[in-house]
Amino acid sequence: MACHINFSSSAFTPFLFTNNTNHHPFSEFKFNSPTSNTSSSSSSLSSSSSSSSSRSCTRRWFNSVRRRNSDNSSEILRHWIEAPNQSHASPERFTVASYNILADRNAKQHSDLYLNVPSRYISWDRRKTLISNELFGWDPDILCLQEVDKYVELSDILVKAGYTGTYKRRTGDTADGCAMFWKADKFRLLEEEGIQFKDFGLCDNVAQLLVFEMCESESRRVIVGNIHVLYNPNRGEVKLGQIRFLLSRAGALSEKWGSAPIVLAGDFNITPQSGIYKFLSSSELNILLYERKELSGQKSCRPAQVLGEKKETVRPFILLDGLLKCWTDEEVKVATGDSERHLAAHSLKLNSSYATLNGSASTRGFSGEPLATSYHSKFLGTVDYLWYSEGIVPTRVLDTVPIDDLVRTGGLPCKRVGSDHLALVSEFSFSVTNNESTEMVAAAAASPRIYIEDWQSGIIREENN
Ligand code: KL2
Repeated sequence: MACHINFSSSAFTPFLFTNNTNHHPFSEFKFNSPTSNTSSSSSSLSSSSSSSSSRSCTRRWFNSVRRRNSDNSSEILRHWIEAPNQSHASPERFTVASYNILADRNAKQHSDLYLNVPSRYISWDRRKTLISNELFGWDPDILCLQEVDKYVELSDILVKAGYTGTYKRRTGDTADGCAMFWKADKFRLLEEEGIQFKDFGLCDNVAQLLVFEMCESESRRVIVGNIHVLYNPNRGEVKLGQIRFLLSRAGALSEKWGSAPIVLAGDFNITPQSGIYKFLSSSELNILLYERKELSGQKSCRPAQVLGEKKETVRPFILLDGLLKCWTDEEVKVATGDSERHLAAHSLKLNSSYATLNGSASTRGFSGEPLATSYHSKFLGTVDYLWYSEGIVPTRVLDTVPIDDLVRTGGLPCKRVGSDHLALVSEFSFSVTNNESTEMVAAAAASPRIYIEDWQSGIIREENN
């Protein structure tokens, strides 16, 4: 499955981050105090033009045993990318962030994923401060967090900053869960639904669905979902079952609240090349065209494989008959909802914010999605998304980090990023109908009110148009 990153392609022309004027027309968010020798490092990367020398550079940067220079990750720049045409966007806007913050317990339990990360970057106290500061810098109105195992500590920080929050812990022998926070002066909570997939035979994962109304305009409602899908790459049927269930509950809430638009944020544990991504974006999927264990695309994203250090293993051609045998009736039922039906379908029209708004060639893959939203010693790729339904449009997104800058860190968390994922942030506005659009144009045309002061009498009058 194509998750392969070719360093000789133009998509990976490295940026030199010493001169910010390179980055027009993007507005940008810049982390503090870049002090590194990045310009010389970048030069050595950019000087490699043939694929073989690119590969040797890649090897130099991705080496799990090499100790990193602590300044390697100083230059982590993120740019806001604006939608080019905003004529169908209402003035009411809101921002949503999705961030898998790496649970403290998971960081300790899966230490093999962070062997080349200095222990100070793994410390929860340090990561907590970094994560909070990252979030405050982007100032999202709604936060959708995954892998939260210190909810009270985060809540203490975020409530002081004006947010209200709610938490849904995973079931089973796990300590983390999903948390959502929203600005209390911007949104009123109308309804909340916590989903524990265990109740439906779909493992110990959880999701949240919240219905909001904007304080400034009560007619503007939005349903926001937050999910952390099962990690296990072999259980494609459970992943699809969880996502199908979330979509159907979100659709039901939307109907209940006057066809309110939907945002679905989270760590979906699927890649943009996967069958399940196709299910989300095209609303249906014939599961028999995929092997159950390949439905998420995760297995093609080991860093050495993605960076071209190892040849991809060529799988033998499997006849459809062979594929059919991969799915038991029970697995088909979990995946599609009916053991007799091989077509999984949903009724929402979903698009992904990042795929909608073109990013820089250094951050995006063929699908338009980020090249990577997560990086550690066993994974380099994209699993986090911000999906939206009809009724809203993304007006800007916070682009992810150029892939060679990310690779240069050697793995996350790093000096500037508090988790092994990057946060995704998108601003949305409500789509305006043609009627509303005409009214907005008319209002704008009528709006210039000109006042003239009589210099002799001092009387101010409004000039008639
Ligand atoms: O991929 V994740 O990381 O969304 O960032 O979600 C899970 C994985 C998270 C919660 O279960 O823990 C990580 N190998 C690598 N990562 C794992 C494994 C594993 N065997 N098990 C859990 N996680």
